[in-house]
Amino acid sequence: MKFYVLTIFPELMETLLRSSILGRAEKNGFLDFHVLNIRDYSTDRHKKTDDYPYGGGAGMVMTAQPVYDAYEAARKEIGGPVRTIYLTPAAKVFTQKDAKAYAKEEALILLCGHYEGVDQRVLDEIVTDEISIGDYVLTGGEPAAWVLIDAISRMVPGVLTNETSGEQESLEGGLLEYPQYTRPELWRDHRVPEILLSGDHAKVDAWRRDQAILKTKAVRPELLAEAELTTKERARFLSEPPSHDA
Ligand code: 6GU
Repeated sequence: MKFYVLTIFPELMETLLRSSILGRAEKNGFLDFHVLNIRDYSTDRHKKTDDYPYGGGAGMVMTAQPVYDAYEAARKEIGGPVRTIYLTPAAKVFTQKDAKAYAKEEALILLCGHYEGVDQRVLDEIVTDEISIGDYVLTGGEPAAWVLIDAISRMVPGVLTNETSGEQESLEGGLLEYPQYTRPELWRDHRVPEILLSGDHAKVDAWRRDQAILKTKAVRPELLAEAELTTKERARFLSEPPSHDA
């Protein structure tokens, strides 16, 4: 899968993308990163990429020209049609479902905004998807682009060495992950839950499933409405405690 990142901080993005699992996956041919420096495409004699907002107000706005020319360079390399994602806090929030869906694309273009925004006319021209990574504000789109690329990449076949670890994990089936333990069996008075040492795989699976549901109920109860629970599980974990009034 090919990622084209349009940014004014190319060195930062290169470093992030070429580290760790993503870097290995690119070396092994499963991913292909192209970082385009928006400044390189500016036709301004000072290579400017921003200007004052029409109508006044604080901050600067990224100009249309260098963004569009960087986009055109990426699009020409890709050849066919390509989804172009603009990272902005003013958008729908990215989820694991989105990560899986994007992982089926052959290529993606990601536009990292800066300053107070990007001239709306170039956004209208090139952007197919607008994505936020959560309800808080970042100084620029780069951290958000990295988050998206990381989450999407690990769903691309071949990127994770242990193929199953992309499926059996947090948020699969709409539940948070159960707790994990490793050696030693006893650490500072704390024992590993006995059931995990039993060798009874059915019991271990059932315990982990319960733990996942309890954890989700405790910290993200709103996820349970959408989670894949059996009728029995719904009765065990979701029934309201008996009411004392009425
Ligand atoms: Cl995608 N960009 C910025 N600048 N801030 C954000 C964001 C994106 N998602 C959440 N906050």
